[in-house]
Amino acid sequence: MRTNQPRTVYLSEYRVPAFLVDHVDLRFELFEEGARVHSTLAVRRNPEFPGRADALELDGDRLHLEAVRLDGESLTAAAYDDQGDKLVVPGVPDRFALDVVTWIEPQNNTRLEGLYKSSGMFCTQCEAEGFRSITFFPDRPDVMARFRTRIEADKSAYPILLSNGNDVDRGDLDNGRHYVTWEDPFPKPCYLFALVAGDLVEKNDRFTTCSGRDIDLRIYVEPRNASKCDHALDSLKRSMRWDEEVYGREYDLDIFMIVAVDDFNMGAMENKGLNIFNSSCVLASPDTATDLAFQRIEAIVAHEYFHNWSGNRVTCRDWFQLSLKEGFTVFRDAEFSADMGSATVKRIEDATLLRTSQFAEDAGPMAHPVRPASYMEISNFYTLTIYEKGAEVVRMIHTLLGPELFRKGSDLYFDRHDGQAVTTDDFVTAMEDASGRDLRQFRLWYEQAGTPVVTVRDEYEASTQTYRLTLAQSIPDTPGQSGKQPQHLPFTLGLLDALGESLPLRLSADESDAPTERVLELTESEHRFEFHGIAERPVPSLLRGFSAPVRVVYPWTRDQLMFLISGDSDGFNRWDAGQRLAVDIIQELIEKPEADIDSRLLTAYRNLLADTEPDQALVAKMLQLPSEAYLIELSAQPDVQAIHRARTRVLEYLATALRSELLNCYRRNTDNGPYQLSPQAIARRSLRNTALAWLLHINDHEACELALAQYREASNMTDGLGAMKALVNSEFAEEREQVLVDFYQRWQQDPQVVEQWFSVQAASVQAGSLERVRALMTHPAFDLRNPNKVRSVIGVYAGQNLSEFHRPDGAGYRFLAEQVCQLDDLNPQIAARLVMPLTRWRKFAASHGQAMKQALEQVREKTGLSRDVYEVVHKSLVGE
Ligand code: B3K
Ligand code: ZN
Repeated sequence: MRTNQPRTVYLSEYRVPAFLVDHVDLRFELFEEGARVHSTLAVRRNPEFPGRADALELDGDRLHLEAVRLDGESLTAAAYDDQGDKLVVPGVPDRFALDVVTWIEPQNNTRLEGLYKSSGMFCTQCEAEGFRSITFFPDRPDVMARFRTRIEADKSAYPILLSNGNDVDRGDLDNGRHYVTWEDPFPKPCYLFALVAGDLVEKNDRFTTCSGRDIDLRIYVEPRNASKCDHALDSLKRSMRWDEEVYGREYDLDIFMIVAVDDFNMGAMENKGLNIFNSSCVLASPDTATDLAFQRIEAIVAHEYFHNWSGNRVTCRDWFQLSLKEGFTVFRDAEFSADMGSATVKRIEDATLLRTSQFAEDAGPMAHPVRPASYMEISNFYTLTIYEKGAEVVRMIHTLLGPELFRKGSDLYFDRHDGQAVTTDDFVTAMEDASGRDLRQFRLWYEQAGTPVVTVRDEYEASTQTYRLTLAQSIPDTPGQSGKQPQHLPFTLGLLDALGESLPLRLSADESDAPTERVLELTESEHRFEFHGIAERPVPSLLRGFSAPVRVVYPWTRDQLMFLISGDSDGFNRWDAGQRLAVDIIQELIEKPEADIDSRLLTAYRNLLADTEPDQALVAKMLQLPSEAYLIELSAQPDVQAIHRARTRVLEYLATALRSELLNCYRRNTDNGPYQLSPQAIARRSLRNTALAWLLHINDHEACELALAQYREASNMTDGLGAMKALVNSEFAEEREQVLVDFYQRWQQDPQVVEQWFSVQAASVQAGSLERVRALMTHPAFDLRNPNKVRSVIGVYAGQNLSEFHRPDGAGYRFLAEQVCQLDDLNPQIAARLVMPLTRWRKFAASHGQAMKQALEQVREKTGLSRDVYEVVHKSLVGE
C-alpha cells in the first residue's frame, strides 16, 4: 500500500491569491518531438491579500523548465526553486514581468490533460488543473487574465492554428512553418485556455444576435467528418437564440468555434470562444447517429454554449464551487431541451438518471454535498451530484421563486458578478436579493450530502370532509456527516377524485378559487397540511414533476397506481406510477420467484399499446420497464441474478401476452418517410424498436424476420441499430452473429459507429460474456488509449451488463480491477471513473461483496497508483 497518501484540500483553507496575473503572452512552438512554451506573465500583488507574501508560487506538473527571466533579467537556478509541482520565485517586487520557458511532450501525453495529440492534431484540455502541465502558472480559477497566444507549427501538417478570442495576426516563417496569433479580450481563468493545431476542414454558418451583431460560427473537423456538422451548427444557433430569449444573454465575441477530437476524457469543454468536443458529442448524420445521439449532441452543444455566461463570464472562485457553473448550466440545458422537444420526456429522463445513479452516489462511499468541503483530486468531483443534483437545486429555486423572480435573480447574478470568480453562496444571495425570499435554510442543499426521504401519511375524515397529509423528512448519514437538519424543499401536490378530476386544494374551509395544484414548502422535519371541502377520499399525486430530488415513501395500493397511470394530469406522475407498479411487482417476484404475476401490469401495458393515448412520446417512455440498475439501487441488499431473473420473467410474461398488440404497434409505427427529429417521429421509432425488442426477448420468429428486414432496409441509424440490438439480445444466435459481422464491415471506417457496435455487444446478456468482452478488447478497432473505446466496452460491461458483471465466480470484478490497473498508468481520470462499480461493495451480500472488495484491494496494491484512483479506492475501503 502506498505510504505517502495524497494531500486533502479543504474549502475552509481557501485564501485569496497573493499575486494576480493581468496579462499572459504565450508562444507555442509545436514540433513532432515536443513543444516549447514561452510564457510572459504580467504579475502584481493582490491588494486583498492579507500581509505580504515574499515569494511568487506557480503551479506546474511534469514540466521541463528551460529558462526563467524576471523583468527581462535571466535568473540563475539559485534565484528560484523548481520543486516540480511548484516554481517558487522569492523576493519579487510589487509588479513585474515573468518569462518562463518550458518544454513538454504532447505526443506522449496519454492522460489527455494539458496539451496532447489526438489523431495527429494538437489539442488541449485544461479544466480543472491541466494548464499547469503546459506552463508554470497560478492554476486556480480566481486568477483571471487576458491571454494573447501565438502558435507556430509546420504549415502543411498543421494548416489550422486556433486559440481563444480573435485571430489578430498570421504569417509564414522559415522551414515551411507558419504562425497565427490569437487575442482574447475577456479575462479568464487558465482552465478556459484552449489551443488546437491540425489539418482540419471548417464548416461555417452565421448568427445575428439580438443587438444585430453578426457572429461567425465555425466547426472544425477532420475532412472525413465534413458531412456530420449540420446538426451541431443548427443546435448552436437554437441555443444562442434561446439564451437571448429566456435569459437575455447575448454572445460576446465575433467568432464561436467548435473542434471535434476523437480522444477526449469527457463530453466537451467550454473554452472561451473555442469549445472542444468529444467527436461522439458533436458529429451526427441520420445514417450514423441514433435519435438519442442527436438529442445528446443538441443538449451538449447547448450546455457548452450556455457556459459562456454561466461559467466563463461569471466563473468559480475555487473548485469547491464547481456546481455554481455546472449545476446552473445543466439546469439551463435541461430547460432548453424541454423547450426543443417533449418537456415531460426530458423530465423523465433526468429523474431516471438522478434516481438510478445520483441517489446511488449519495448512498455510497464517495457521497459529497453539492458544494464539497474537501477533495484529494478534483477530477473525481465531476460527479452526478455536482451536475445533476446541482441542477435540481437550481430548479428548486426556480420553483420556489417562479419564473419571473428567477429571471430577475439570474439577471442580477450576471450583472453583479460579470468578470468575477464567485461562490454558490453569491448565486443564492442574488436570488434572495432579487426576490425578497429568505433562502438561508435552503442553502443546506449545498452543504449536506445524502438523499432526503419524504415519508407521506394521509387520512381522510368524511364527517368534516377533511383530508390530512403529513409529510416527514429525514436525511440519511453519509461519510463524515450525521445528524442532519431538515432542508427547505418544494413539494408539488395534486389530489384526484374518483373520476380523475383534480380537486381544488383549499387550505381553509372558506377559501374560494383554490388552485388544483400547490407547491407545499417543507422546512420542518414534519409538516401537516389540511385540505377542506373534499367530498370523498382522494388519490394524492405526490411530488409532481419530481419537484425535489428526494425519495418519496407512501403506501400506494396497486389500484391507486393503476388509477394514476391513466388518470393523473401530470405526465411525469403517470410515468412514475407505472414505474412504481412495475417495481412493486418485480420486487414481489424477487422474494417469491414462483408467484403469479399481477395481471394489473398487463392491463396497464395493454392500455398503453391501445393507441388511444395522444402523447405517444410519453407512451414510449412508459413502456420501458425499470432498469436492473434502478432495481439494484432500490434494494437494500441486492441479489443481482434474482433481480435479472424477475425482471426478465416480467418482460417475457408481458411480451407473450401482448404479442399481437406489439406486432400491431410495430406495424403502426413503421414509417418510411424522410428522417425527422420531432418528438412524435422519435416516439414512433422508439415504440417500434421497443416492440421489436420485446418480441425478440421471447424469441418470436416473425419478429426475427421483421428485425432482419428492418436491419437491411434501415435508412437511419436508430432503425438499424434498434434491429441489431434486438437481435443481439435474442437467442437467434446465427442471425445475431451475421448482423454483427455485417454491421462492422459496413461501418468500420466510422469510429462513432464502431463504438456503438462495441456497446451493443458489451451490454448484452446473450452476446456480452466476459470472454466476448476480452475478445473485443483484442479487436483491431479497440484502443485502451481512447476513452470512448474504453467506455463502450469495459464501462458498458461493468455498468450495464449487470448480471454478467456480478457473475458469482467474481471473474467480472477481477477483470475490472485488472483493467483499472492498466489504465491507471495511461489515463488516471478514466481509470478512476471505471473503478466506480466496485466501490459499492458494502451494499452487496458477502458472497459478492467480499469479491468486490478483494478486487479493490488488488487495485490499492498497485505500485505508483494515481491520486485519482487512490482517492476513490481509499474512500471505499476506509476502515478495512
Ligand atoms: N467543464 C467541462 C468538464 C471538464 C472536466 C475536466 N475533468 C465540461 C462541462 O461540464 O461542460
Ligand atoms: Zn458543464
